[in-house]
Amino acid sequence: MRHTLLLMMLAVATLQGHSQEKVIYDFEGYEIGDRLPMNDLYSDKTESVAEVTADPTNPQNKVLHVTNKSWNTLIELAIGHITQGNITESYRMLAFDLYRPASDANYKQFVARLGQDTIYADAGFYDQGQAETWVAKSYIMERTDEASDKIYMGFNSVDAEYYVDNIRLIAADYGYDFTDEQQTLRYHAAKAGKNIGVAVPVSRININDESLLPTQTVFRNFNMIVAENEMKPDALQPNRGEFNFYHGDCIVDFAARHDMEVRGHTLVWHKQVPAWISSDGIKNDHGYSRDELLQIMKDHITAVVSHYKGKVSEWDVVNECLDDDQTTIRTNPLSYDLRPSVWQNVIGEDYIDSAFVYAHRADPDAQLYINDYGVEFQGKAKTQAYYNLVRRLVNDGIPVGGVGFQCHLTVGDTDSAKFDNNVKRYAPLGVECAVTELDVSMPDAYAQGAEQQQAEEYGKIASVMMNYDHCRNILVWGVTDDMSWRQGNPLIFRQTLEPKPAFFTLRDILQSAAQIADGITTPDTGATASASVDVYDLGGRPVALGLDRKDIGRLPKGIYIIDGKCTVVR
Ligand code: 9MR
Repeated sequence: MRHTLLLMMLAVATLQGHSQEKVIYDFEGYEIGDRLPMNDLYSDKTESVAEVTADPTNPQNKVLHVTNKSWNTLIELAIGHITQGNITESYRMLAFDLYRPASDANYKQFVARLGQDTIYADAGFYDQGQAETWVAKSYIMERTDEASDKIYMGFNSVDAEYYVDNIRLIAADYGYDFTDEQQTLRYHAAKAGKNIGVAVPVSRININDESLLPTQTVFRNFNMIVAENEMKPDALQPNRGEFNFYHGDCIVDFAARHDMEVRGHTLVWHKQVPAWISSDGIKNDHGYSRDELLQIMKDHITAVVSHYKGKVSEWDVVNECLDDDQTTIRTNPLSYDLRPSVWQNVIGEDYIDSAFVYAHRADPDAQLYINDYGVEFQGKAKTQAYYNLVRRLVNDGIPVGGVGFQCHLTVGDTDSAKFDNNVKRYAPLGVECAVTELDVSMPDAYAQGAEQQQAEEYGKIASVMMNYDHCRNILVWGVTDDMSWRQGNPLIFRQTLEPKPAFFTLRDILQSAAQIADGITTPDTGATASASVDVYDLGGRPVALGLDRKDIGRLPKGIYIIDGKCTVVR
Protein backbone atom coordinates (compact mmCIF):
# COMPACT_ATOMS: atom_id res chain seq x y z
CA MET A 1 0.00 0.00 0.00
CA ARG A 2 2.75 2.34 1.01
CA HIS A 3 4.56 1.50 -2.19
CA THR A 4 1.55 2.17 -4.35
CA LEU A 5 1.11 5.50 -2.64
CA LEU A 6 4.76 6.32 -3.14
CA LEU A 7 4.58 5.40 -6.80
CA MET A 8 1.47 7.52 -7.25
CA MET A 9 3.18 10.45 -5.62
CA LEU A 10 6.24 9.92 -7.80
CA ALA A 11 4.06 9.87 -10.89
CA VAL A 12 2.46 13.15 -9.85
CA ALA A 13 5.87 14.60 -9.11
CA THR A 14 7.15 13.63 -12.56
CA LEU A 15 4.03 15.00 -14.25
CA GLN A 16 4.43 18.35 -12.60
CA GLY A 17 8.12 18.44 -13.41
CA HIS A 18 9.17 18.45 -9.78
CA SER A 19 12.11 16.81 -8.16
CA GLN A 20 13.25 13.49 -9.52
CA GLU A 21 13.72 10.66 -7.11
CA LYS A 22 16.08 7.70 -7.25
CA VAL A 23 15.35 4.82 -4.92
CA ILE A 24 18.71 3.49 -3.77
CA TYR A 25 17.48 0.83 -1.33
CA ASP A 26 14.03 -0.67 -0.98
CA PHE A 27 15.36 -4.03 0.33
CA GLU A 28 12.98 -6.08 -1.82
CA GLY A 29 15.91 -7.86 -3.53
CA TYR A 30 17.32 -9.06 -0.20
CA GLU A 31 16.57 -12.20 1.83
CA ILE A 32 15.20 -11.86 5.32
CA GLY A 33 18.21 -12.09 7.63
CA ASP A 34 20.68 -10.49 5.17
CA ARG A 35 22.82 -7.86 6.82
CA LEU A 36 24.24 -4.50 5.78
CA PRO A 37 27.50 -3.34 7.36
CA MET A 38 27.31 -0.87 10.26
CA ASN A 39 30.17 1.60 10.38
CA ASP A 40 31.51 2.92 13.68
CA LEU A 41 33.53 6.03 12.90
CA TYR A 42 36.04 5.39 15.68
CA SER A 43 36.24 1.61 15.93
CA ASP A 44 36.57 -1.37 13.59
CA LYS A 45 34.27 -3.42 15.73
CA THR A 46 30.67 -2.71 16.51
CA GLU A 47 27.87 -4.72 18.00
CA SER A 48 25.36 -2.68 16.06
CA VAL A 49 23.33 -4.68 13.56
CA ALA A 50 21.41 -3.75 10.39
CA GLU A 51 19.35 -6.70 9.22
CA VAL A 52 16.72 -7.12 6.53
CA THR A 53 13.46 -8.12 8.13
CA ALA A 54 9.71 -8.03 7.52
CA ASP A 55 7.97 -4.68 7.79
CA PRO A 56 6.39 -4.55 11.27
CA THR A 57 3.18 -3.23 9.69
CA ASN A 58 3.10 -5.38 6.56
CA PRO A 59 4.81 -8.81 6.44
CA GLN A 60 4.90 -8.77 2.60
CA ASN A 61 7.31 -5.85 2.58
CA LYS A 62 11.03 -6.04 3.43
CA VAL A 63 12.74 -3.33 5.39
CA LEU A 64 16.00 -2.79 7.28
CA HIS A 65 15.96 -3.23 11.05
CA VAL A 66 18.76 -1.39 12.87
CA THR A 67 19.91 -1.90 16.43
CA ASN A 68 22.51 0.67 17.40
CA LYS A 69 24.90 -0.21 20.23
CA SER A 70 27.52 2.52 19.93
CA TRP A 71 27.76 6.24 19.22
CA ASN A 72 28.74 7.46 15.73
CA THR A 73 27.61 4.23 14.16
CA LEU A 74 25.77 4.45 10.86
CA ILE A 75 24.35 2.11 8.22
CA GLU A 76 26.73 1.67 5.27
CA LEU A 77 24.96 1.94 1.92
CA ALA A 78 26.87 1.05 -1.25
CA ILE A 79 25.77 3.45 -3.99
CA GLY A 80 28.45 2.49 -6.52
CA HIS A 81 25.78 1.92 -9.15
CA ILE A 82 24.79 5.59 -9.17
CA THR A 83 27.89 7.54 -8.23
CA GLN A 84 29.36 9.39 -11.07
CA GLY A 85 31.06 12.38 -9.58
CA ASN A 86 29.58 14.12 -6.67
CA ILE A 87 26.06 12.98 -5.76
CA THR A 88 25.34 16.00 -3.58
CA GLU A 89 25.68 18.11 -6.69
CA SER A 90 23.16 16.02 -8.65
CA TYR A 91 20.92 15.22 -5.72
CA ARG A 92 20.06 17.64 -2.98
CA MET A 93 18.03 15.48 -0.66
CA LEU A 94 18.27 12.20 1.12
CA ALA A 95 14.88 10.75 1.98
CA PHE A 96 13.56 7.56 3.55
CA ASP A 97 10.71 6.12 5.56
CA LEU A 98 11.31 5.59 9.25
CA TYR A 99 9.54 3.36 11.75
CA ARG A 100 10.45 3.48 15.41
CA PRO A 101 9.19 0.93 17.93
CA ALA A 102 7.48 2.38 21.00
CA SER A 103 10.50 1.46 23.11
CA ASP A 104 12.82 3.76 21.11
CA ALA A 105 13.41 7.16 22.72
CA ASN A 106 12.17 10.16 20.72
CA TYR A 107 15.23 12.34 20.83
CA LYS A 108 17.95 11.33 18.38
CA GLN A 109 20.42 13.03 16.10
CA PHE A 110 20.20 12.08 12.45
CA VAL A 111 23.54 12.03 10.64
CA ALA A 112 24.57 11.22 7.08
CA ARG A 113 28.00 11.03 5.51
CA LEU A 114 29.20 10.65 1.96
CA GLY A 115 32.45 8.78 2.41
CA GLN A 116 34.23 10.76 5.12
CA ASP A 117 32.29 14.00 4.63
CA THR A 118 29.28 14.86 6.72
CA ILE A 119 26.46 15.77 4.35
CA TYR A 120 23.81 16.17 7.03
CA ALA A 121 23.77 16.30 10.81
CA ASP A 122 20.92 17.49 13.00
CA ALA A 123 22.20 20.40 15.07
CA GLY A 124 21.00 18.61 18.20
CA PHE A 125 18.97 15.70 19.45
CA TYR A 126 15.52 16.14 17.97
CA ASP A 127 12.16 14.52 18.46
CA GLN A 128 12.11 12.10 15.53
CA GLY A 129 8.35 11.90 15.31
CA GLN A 130 5.66 9.40 16.06
CA ALA A 131 6.53 5.82 17.05
CA GLU A 132 4.87 2.66 15.69
CA THR A 133 4.02 4.21 12.38
CA TRP A 134 5.96 4.91 9.20
CA VAL A 135 7.08 8.52 8.97
CA ALA A 136 8.54 10.11 5.82
CA LYS A 137 11.88 11.80 6.48
CA SER A 138 13.95 13.96 4.17
CA TYR A 139 17.10 15.97 4.62
CA ILE A 140 18.81 18.52 2.43
CA MET A 141 22.38 17.36 1.95
CA GLU A 142 25.23 19.80 2.17
CA ARG A 143 27.33 19.99 -0.94
CA THR A 144 30.65 18.22 -0.66
CA ASP A 145 33.49 17.67 -3.09
CA GLU A 146 33.82 14.08 -1.95
CA ALA A 147 33.07 11.52 -4.62
CA SER A 148 32.40 8.30 -2.78
CA ASP A 149 30.51 5.14 -3.52
CA LYS A 150 29.28 4.87 0.05
CA ILE A 151 26.66 6.77 1.99
CA TYR A 152 26.45 6.31 5.74
CA MET A 153 23.26 7.24 7.54
CA GLY A 154 21.44 6.67 10.77
CA PHE A 155 20.72 7.92 14.23
CA ASN A 156 23.64 8.83 16.39
CA SER A 157 22.93 6.95 19.57
CA VAL A 158 24.37 4.33 21.83
CA ASP A 159 20.98 2.70 22.08
CA ALA A 160 18.66 3.19 19.14
CA GLU A 161 16.32 0.80 17.45
CA TYR A 162 14.59 1.69 14.21
CA TYR A 163 13.47 0.44 10.81
CA VAL A 164 14.13 2.18 7.48
CA ASP A 165 12.78 1.63 3.99
CA ASN A 166 12.72 3.28 0.57
CA ILE A 167 15.97 5.17 0.91
CA ARG A 168 15.98 7.70 -1.89
CA LEU A 169 18.02 10.47 -3.41
CA ILE A 170 16.06 13.44 -4.71
CA ALA A 171 17.31 15.76 -7.39
CA ALA A 172 16.13 19.35 -7.51
CA ASP A 173 15.35 21.59 -10.43
CA TYR A 174 15.73 25.14 -9.21
CA GLY A 175 14.81 26.78 -12.49
CA TYR A 176 16.70 29.91 -11.46
CA ASP A 177 20.16 30.86 -10.36
CA PHE A 178 20.11 33.04 -7.29
CA THR A 179 23.74 33.98 -7.68
CA ASP A 180 22.56 36.09 -10.63
CA GLU A 181 20.78 38.92 -8.82
CA GLN A 182 18.53 39.69 -11.76
CA GLN A 183 16.89 36.31 -11.27
CA THR A 184 15.92 37.02 -7.67
CA LEU A 185 12.77 38.55 -6.24
CA ARG A 186 14.39 41.41 -4.39
CA TYR A 187 16.19 42.77 -7.43
CA HIS A 188 12.88 43.54 -9.14
CA ALA A 189 11.11 44.53 -5.92
CA ALA A 190 13.74 47.16 -5.20
CA LYS A 191 13.49 48.54 -8.74
CA ALA A 192 9.72 48.73 -8.32
CA GLY A 193 10.17 50.59 -5.03
CA LYS A 194 8.66 47.70 -3.03
CA ASN A 195 9.82 45.34 -0.35
CA ILE A 196 9.42 41.62 -0.73
CA GLY A 197 9.76 40.06 2.67
CA VAL A 198 9.75 36.74 4.44
CA ALA A 199 9.08 35.40 7.91
CA VAL A 200 12.04 33.39 9.09
CA PRO A 201 11.99 30.80 11.85
CA VAL A 202 15.46 31.13 13.34
CA SER A 203 14.94 27.84 15.13
CA ARG A 204 14.95 26.12 11.74
CA ILE A 205 17.04 28.33 9.49
CA ASN A 206 20.49 29.09 10.74
CA ILE A 207 20.79 32.68 9.56
CA ASN A 208 24.22 32.98 11.11
CA ASP A 209 25.65 30.48 8.63
CA GLU A 210 25.59 32.23 5.29
CA SER A 211 26.89 29.23 3.39
CA LEU A 212 23.67 27.27 3.86
CA LEU A 213 21.17 27.00 1.04
CA PRO A 214 18.14 28.08 3.14
CA THR A 215 20.02 31.11 4.48
CA GLN A 216 21.12 32.09 1.00
CA THR A 217 17.64 31.62 -0.39
CA VAL A 218 16.46 34.17 2.17
CA PHE A 219 19.00 36.92 1.77
CA ARG A 220 19.34 36.66 -1.98
CA ASN A 221 15.59 36.85 -2.63
CA PHE A 222 14.17 39.11 0.03
CA ASN A 223 14.82 42.71 1.01
CA MET A 224 12.68 42.55 4.15
CA ILE A 225 12.57 40.07 7.02
CA VAL A 226 10.34 39.42 10.00
CA ALA A 227 10.92 36.96 12.82
CA GLU A 228 8.26 34.25 12.72
CA ASN A 229 8.21 33.91 16.52
CA GLU A 230 11.38 35.31 18.01
CA MET A 231 10.29 38.91 18.55
CA LYS A 232 6.94 38.13 20.14
CA PRO A 233 6.45 39.09 23.81
CA ASP A 234 6.91 35.56 25.21
CA ALA A 235 10.25 35.30 23.41
CA LEU A 236 11.51 38.77 24.27
CA GLN A 237 10.39 39.05 27.89
CA PRO A 238 10.02 35.51 29.25
CA ASN A 239 10.19 36.80 32.84
CA ARG A 240 9.16 40.21 34.08
CA GLY A 241 11.95 42.70 33.45
CA GLU A 242 14.18 40.03 31.91
CA PHE A 243 14.64 40.54 28.21
CA ASN A 244 16.12 38.07 25.78
CA PHE A 245 17.09 39.88 22.61
CA TYR A 246 19.51 37.28 21.30
CA HIS A 247 17.48 35.83 18.41
CA GLY A 248 15.96 39.17 17.50
CA ASP A 249 19.45 40.65 17.40
CA CYS A 250 20.58 37.85 15.08
CA ILE A 251 17.75 38.78 12.70
CA VAL A 252 18.58 42.48 12.85
CA ASP A 253 22.30 41.85 12.30
CA PHE A 254 21.59 39.47 9.43
CA ALA A 255 19.32 42.10 7.86
CA ALA A 256 21.99 44.78 8.22
CA ARG A 257 24.60 42.54 6.56
CA HIS A 258 22.27 42.03 3.62
CA ASP A 259 20.67 45.42 3.34
CA MET A 260 17.21 44.20 4.31
CA GLU A 261 14.52 46.09 6.22
CA VAL A 262 13.15 44.50 9.38
CA ARG A 263 9.48 44.33 10.41
CA GLY A 264 8.99 43.91 14.11
CA HIS A 265 6.29 41.40 14.99
CA THR A 266 4.58 41.94 17.42
CA LEU A 267 4.23 44.11 20.52
CA VAL A 268 0.71 43.43 21.84
CA TRP A 269 -1.24 40.29 21.04
CA HIS A 270 -3.54 37.85 22.81
CA LYS A 271 -1.29 34.92 21.87
CA GLN A 272 2.30 34.14 22.80
CA VAL A 273 1.85 36.26 25.90
CA PRO A 274 4.38 35.34 28.60
CA ALA A 275 2.84 33.31 31.44
CA TRP A 276 3.75 35.98 33.98
CA ILE A 277 1.23 38.26 32.27
CA SER A 278 -1.45 35.69 31.48
CA SER A 279 -1.61 31.92 31.23
CA ASP A 280 -3.67 32.02 28.04
CA GLY A 281 -3.63 35.64 26.87
CA ILE A 282 -7.18 36.13 28.15
CA LYS A 283 -7.27 35.40 31.87
CA ASN A 284 -5.97 37.94 34.34
CA ASP A 285 -4.52 35.13 36.50
CA HIS A 286 -2.20 37.45 38.36
CA GLY A 287 -4.93 39.92 39.24
CA TYR A 288 -3.28 42.96 37.67
CA SER A 289 -5.10 46.27 37.97
CA ARG A 290 -5.68 48.41 34.88
CA ASP A 291 -2.80 50.69 35.88
CA GLU A 292 -0.43 47.80 36.48
CA LEU A 293 -1.21 46.18 33.16
CA LEU A 294 -0.85 49.47 31.29
CA GLN A 295 2.55 49.88 32.96
CA ILE A 296 3.53 46.33 31.95
CA MET A 297 2.51 47.03 28.37
CA LYS A 298 4.33 50.36 28.37
CA ASP A 299 7.51 48.85 29.82
CA HIS A 300 7.53 46.06 27.24
CA ILE A 301 6.89 48.35 24.28
CA THR A 302 9.37 50.96 25.47
CA ALA A 303 12.15 48.46 26.13
CA VAL A 304 11.68 46.55 22.89
CA VAL A 305 11.14 49.47 20.52
CA SER A 306 14.04 51.41 22.07
CA HIS A 307 16.33 48.40 21.80
CA TYR A 308 15.59 48.14 18.08
CA LYS A 309 15.33 51.87 17.39
CA GLY A 310 16.69 52.66 13.94
CA LYS A 311 17.04 48.95 13.16
CA VAL A 312 13.42 47.89 12.86
CA SER A 313 11.66 50.09 10.33
CA GLU A 314 8.11 49.11 11.22
CA TRP A 315 6.26 47.38 14.01
CA ASP A 316 3.08 45.40 14.27
CA VAL A 317 2.04 47.24 17.40
CA VAL A 318 -1.31 45.59 17.96
CA ASN A 319 -2.00 42.21 16.41
CA GLU A 320 -5.37 40.56 15.78
CA CYS A 321 -7.38 42.76 18.14
CA LEU A 322 -10.67 42.32 16.29
CA ASP A 323 -13.22 39.68 17.17
CA ASP A 324 -13.86 37.09 14.46
CA ASP A 325 -17.54 37.54 15.12
CA GLN A 326 -18.68 41.05 14.23
CA THR A 327 -22.27 41.60 15.32
CA THR A 328 -22.54 45.25 16.42
CA ILE A 329 -21.78 46.41 12.90
CA ARG A 330 -25.11 44.98 11.76
CA THR A 331 -26.93 47.72 13.63
CA ASN A 332 -24.20 50.36 13.73
CA PRO A 333 -22.23 50.48 10.47
CA LEU A 334 -19.40 52.56 11.98
CA SER A 335 -18.66 50.12 14.80
CA TYR A 336 -16.40 47.14 15.43
CA ASP A 337 -16.19 44.42 18.07
CA LEU A 338 -12.88 43.79 19.80
CA ARG A 339 -11.63 40.37 20.77
CA PRO A 340 -11.55 39.48 24.45
CA SER A 341 -7.97 39.43 25.68
CA VAL A 342 -6.23 40.20 28.92
CA TRP A 343 -5.46 43.65 27.45
CA GLN A 344 -9.00 44.41 26.37
CA ASN A 345 -10.60 42.89 29.47
CA VAL A 346 -8.42 44.64 32.04
CA ILE A 347 -7.45 47.90 30.32
CA GLY A 348 -10.29 48.42 27.87
CA GLU A 349 -10.24 49.52 24.25
CA ASP A 350 -7.76 52.31 24.87
CA TYR A 351 -5.00 49.72 25.30
CA ILE A 352 -4.80 49.97 21.51
CA ASP A 353 -4.42 53.76 21.55
CA SER A 354 -1.85 53.62 24.35
CA ALA A 355 0.20 50.91 22.65
CA PHE A 356 0.63 53.09 19.58
CA VAL A 357 1.50 56.13 21.64
CA TYR A 358 4.14 54.26 23.68
CA ALA A 359 5.68 52.79 20.51
CA HIS A 360 5.72 56.18 18.81
CA ARG A 361 7.46 57.77 21.79
CA ALA A 362 10.12 55.05 21.79
CA ASP A 363 10.87 55.41 18.07
CA PRO A 364 9.17 58.32 16.31
CA ASP A 365 10.63 57.18 12.98
CA ALA A 366 9.19 53.68 13.00
CA GLN A 367 6.09 53.01 10.92
CA LEU A 368 3.46 51.65 13.30
CA TYR A 369 1.07 49.01 12.05
CA ILE A 370 -2.09 47.40 13.17
CA ASN A 371 -2.28 43.85 11.80
CA ASP A 372 -5.09 41.33 11.35
CA TYR A 373 -6.43 38.42 9.32
CA GLY A 374 -9.77 37.92 7.59
CA VAL A 375 -9.90 41.65 6.79
CA GLU A 376 -8.76 41.55 3.17
CA PHE A 377 -11.89 41.45 1.07
CA GLN A 378 -14.54 44.13 0.95
CA GLY A 379 -18.01 42.93 1.77
CA LYS A 380 -17.10 41.00 4.91
CA ALA A 381 -18.16 42.34 8.30
CA LYS A 382 -14.64 41.95 9.74
CA THR A 383 -13.15 43.84 6.79
CA GLN A 384 -15.47 46.75 7.44
CA ALA A 385 -14.88 46.59 11.20
CA TYR A 386 -11.12 46.87 10.56
CA TYR A 387 -11.61 49.92 8.43
CA ASN A 388 -13.90 51.45 11.08
CA LEU A 389 -11.32 50.87 13.79
CA VAL A 390 -8.45 52.33 11.75
CA ARG A 391 -10.53 55.35 10.84
CA ARG A 392 -11.42 55.86 14.50
CA LEU A 393 -7.74 55.68 15.52
CA VAL A 394 -6.65 58.06 12.77
CA ASN A 395 -9.44 60.52 13.61
CA ASP A 396 -8.37 60.43 17.24
CA GLY A 397 -4.82 61.35 16.27
CA ILE A 398 -3.31 58.00 17.25
CA PRO A 399 0.00 57.44 15.40
CA VAL A 400 -1.14 54.50 13.29
CA GLY A 401 0.96 54.53 10.14
CA GLY A 402 0.05 51.25 8.54
CA VAL A 403 -2.60 48.62 8.10
CA GLY A 404 -1.48 45.01 7.76
CA PHE A 405 -3.47 42.42 5.86
CA GLN A 406 -2.13 39.05 6.89
CA CYS A 407 -3.54 37.21 3.84
CA HIS A 408 -3.53 33.67 5.20
CA LEU A 409 -5.49 32.38 2.24
CA THR A 410 -6.67 29.22 0.59
CA VAL A 411 -6.80 28.77 -3.18
CA GLY A 412 -10.08 30.26 -4.37
CA ASP A 413 -10.35 32.90 -1.64
CA THR A 414 -9.00 35.85 -3.56
CA ASP A 415 -11.24 38.34 -5.25
CA SER A 416 -8.93 40.94 -6.80
CA ALA A 417 -11.60 43.62 -7.04
CA LYS A 418 -12.70 43.20 -3.44
CA PHE A 419 -9.11 43.37 -2.23
CA ASP A 420 -8.32 46.32 -4.48
CA ASN A 421 -11.40 48.28 -3.36
CA ASN A 422 -10.55 47.65 0.26
CA VAL A 423 -6.88 48.62 0.01
CA LYS A 424 -7.66 51.70 -2.04
CA ARG A 425 -9.90 53.33 0.56
CA TYR A 426 -7.16 53.41 3.19
CA ALA A 427 -5.01 55.84 1.18
CA PRO A 428 -7.12 58.91 2.04
CA LEU A 429 -6.70 58.06 5.74
CA GLY A 430 -2.97 58.64 5.27
CA VAL A 431 -1.94 55.10 6.21
CA GLU A 432 0.11 52.55 4.33
CA CYS A 433 -1.22 49.10 3.54
CA ALA A 434 0.94 45.98 3.58
CA VAL A 435 0.49 42.30 2.94
CA THR A 436 2.14 41.00 6.06
CA GLU A 437 1.81 37.20 6.20
CA LEU A 438 0.89 35.89 2.77
CA ASP A 439 0.48 32.15 2.29
CA VAL A 440 -1.98 30.27 0.11
CA SER A 441 -2.95 26.80 1.15
CA MET A 442 -3.90 24.20 -1.47
CA PRO A 443 -6.75 21.94 -0.29
CA ASP A 444 -5.54 19.23 -2.66
CA ALA A 445 -1.85 19.98 -2.99
CA TYR A 446 -1.13 17.13 -5.42
CA ALA A 447 -4.02 17.72 -7.80
CA GLN A 448 -3.00 18.60 -11.29
CA GLY A 449 -2.86 22.36 -11.77
CA ALA A 450 -3.06 23.07 -8.03
CA GLU A 451 0.27 24.86 -7.92
CA GLN A 452 -0.65 26.95 -10.93
CA GLN A 453 -3.84 28.05 -9.20
CA GLN A 454 -1.85 28.83 -6.11
CA ALA A 455 0.54 30.93 -8.19
CA GLU A 456 -2.37 32.88 -9.63
CA GLU A 457 -3.71 33.55 -6.17
CA TYR A 458 -0.32 34.91 -5.10
CA GLY A 459 -0.31 36.96 -8.30
CA LYS A 460 -3.68 38.54 -7.61
CA ILE A 461 -2.66 39.71 -4.16
CA ALA A 462 0.73 40.97 -5.29
CA SER A 463 -0.63 42.83 -8.28
CA VAL A 464 -2.99 44.88 -6.13
CA MET A 465 0.02 45.92 -4.04
CA MET A 466 1.82 47.01 -7.20
CA ASN A 467 -0.97 49.41 -8.13
CA TYR A 468 -0.65 51.77 -5.20
CA ASP A 469 2.01 54.02 -3.80
CA HIS A 470 0.68 53.57 -0.27
CA CYS A 471 1.48 49.85 -0.52
CA ARG A 472 5.18 49.10 -0.14
CA ASN A 473 5.50 45.69 1.46
CA ILE A 474 4.50 42.15 0.68
CA LEU A 475 5.73 39.47 3.04
CA VAL A 476 5.29 35.72 2.77
CA TRP A 477 4.86 33.82 6.01
CA GLY A 478 7.71 31.33 5.85
CA VAL A 479 10.30 29.97 3.47
CA THR A 480 9.61 26.34 2.57
CA ASP A 481 6.33 24.40 2.60
CA ASP A 482 7.52 21.95 5.22
CA MET A 483 8.31 24.81 7.61
CA SER A 484 4.90 26.42 7.29
CA TRP A 485 2.57 26.40 10.27
CA ARG A 486 -0.25 25.59 7.81
CA GLN A 487 -1.23 22.48 5.86
CA GLY A 488 -1.51 22.43 2.07
CA ASN A 489 1.98 23.50 0.96
CA PRO A 490 1.11 27.20 1.12
CA LEU A 491 4.52 28.77 0.46
CA ILE A 492 6.65 29.63 -2.57
CA PHE A 493 9.55 27.21 -2.05
CA ARG A 494 9.53 23.42 -1.77
CA GLN A 495 11.33 21.67 1.02
CA THR A 496 14.27 21.29 -1.37
CA LEU A 497 14.33 25.11 -1.73
CA GLU A 498 13.22 24.79 -5.34
CA PRO A 499 11.00 27.73 -6.24
CA LYS A 500 7.39 26.87 -7.04
CA PRO A 501 5.23 28.47 -9.75
CA ALA A 502 4.13 31.07 -7.17
CA PHE A 503 7.75 32.25 -6.94
CA PHE A 504 7.91 32.85 -10.68
CA THR A 505 4.53 34.59 -10.76
CA LEU A 506 5.61 36.91 -7.95
CA ARG A 507 8.85 37.60 -9.78
CA ASP A 508 7.03 38.35 -13.04
CA ILE A 509 4.75 40.80 -11.28
CA LEU A 510 7.62 42.53 -9.50
CA GLN A 511 9.52 42.69 -12.76
CA SER A 512 6.58 44.24 -14.61
CA ALA A 513 6.16 46.77 -11.82
CA ALA A 514 9.87 47.54 -12.00
CA GLN A 515 9.59 48.14 -15.73
CA ILE A 516 6.72 50.52 -15.17
CA ALA A 517 8.71 52.33 -12.51
CA ASP A 518 11.49 52.56 -15.09
CA GLY A 519 9.12 54.20 -17.55
CA ILE A 520 8.64 51.14 -19.75
CA THR A 521 4.89 51.02 -19.82
CA THR A 522 4.33 48.89 -22.86
CA PRO A 523 5.44 45.29 -23.03
CA ASP A 524 8.57 44.44 -24.95
CA THR A 525 7.04 43.33 -28.23
CA GLY A 526 10.26 42.24 -29.94
CA ALA A 527 10.91 42.47 -33.68
CA THR A 528 9.12 39.24 -34.51
CA ALA A 529 6.06 39.82 -32.35
CA SER A 530 2.75 39.22 -34.08
CA ALA A 531 0.41 42.14 -34.72
CA SER A 532 -2.37 40.65 -32.60
CA VAL A 533 -2.27 39.07 -29.18
CA ASP A 534 -4.38 36.87 -26.95
CA VAL A 535 -4.93 38.42 -23.54
CA TYR A 536 -5.73 36.35 -20.46
CA ASP A 537 -6.37 37.27 -16.85
CA LEU A 538 -4.26 35.79 -14.05
CA GLY A 539 -6.77 32.98 -13.72
CA GLY A 540 -6.03 31.96 -17.33
CA ARG A 541 -9.45 33.13 -18.55
CA PRO A 542 -9.47 34.86 -21.95
CA VAL A 543 -10.01 38.62 -21.73
CA ALA A 544 -9.47 39.56 -25.37
CA LEU A 545 -8.47 37.14 -28.11
CA GLY A 546 -6.84 38.50 -31.24
CA LEU A 547 -6.49 42.00 -29.77
CA ASP A 548 -4.50 44.44 -31.86
CA ARG A 549 -1.15 44.71 -30.09
CA LYS A 550 -1.25 48.50 -30.21
CA ASP A 551 -4.47 48.39 -28.15
CA ILE A 552 -2.92 46.64 -25.16
CA GLY A 553 -2.58 49.97 -23.38
CA ARG A 554 -6.33 50.51 -23.72
CA LEU A 555 -7.26 47.45 -21.68
CA PRO A 556 -8.79 48.23 -18.28
CA LYS A 557 -6.12 48.78 -15.64
CA GLY A 558 -4.84 45.46 -14.31
CA ILE A 559 -2.43 42.59 -14.78
CA TYR A 560 -2.75 40.29 -17.75
CA ILE A 561 -0.96 37.37 -19.29
CA ILE A 562 0.16 38.40 -22.76
CA ASP A 563 2.67 36.41 -24.81
CA GLY A 564 2.94 34.10 -21.78
CA LYS A 565 4.20 36.97 -19.59
CA CYS A 566 2.60 39.05 -16.87
CA THR A 567 1.90 42.49 -18.23
CA VAL A 568 0.72 45.42 -16.16
CA VAL A 569 -1.61 47.93 -17.74
CA ARG A 570 -1.93 51.14 -15.80
O1 9MR B 1 3.90 31.03 12.34
C1 9MR B 1 3.72 31.15 13.74
C2 9MR B 1 3.77 29.77 14.39
O2 9MR B 1 5.06 29.23 14.28
C3 9MR B 1 3.36 29.89 15.84
O3 9MR B 1 3.30 28.59 16.37
C4 9MR B 1 2.02 30.56 15.94
C5 9MR B 1 1.62 30.63 17.39
O4 9MR B 1 0.70 31.58 17.68
O5 9MR B 1 2.09 31.85 15.36
C6 9MR B 1 2.37 31.79 13.99
O6 9MR B 1 2.39 33.09 13.45
C7 9MR B 1 1.15 33.81 13.50
C8 9MR B 1 1.48 35.26 13.43
O7 9MR B 1 2.32 35.59 14.50
C9 9MR B 1 0.23 36.11 13.49
N1 9MR B 1 -0.70 35.74 12.46
C10 9MR B 1 -1.02 34.35 12.36
C11 9MR B 1 0.23 33.48 12.33
C12 9MR B 1 -0.22 32.06 12.38
O8 9MR B 1 -0.91 31.78 13.56
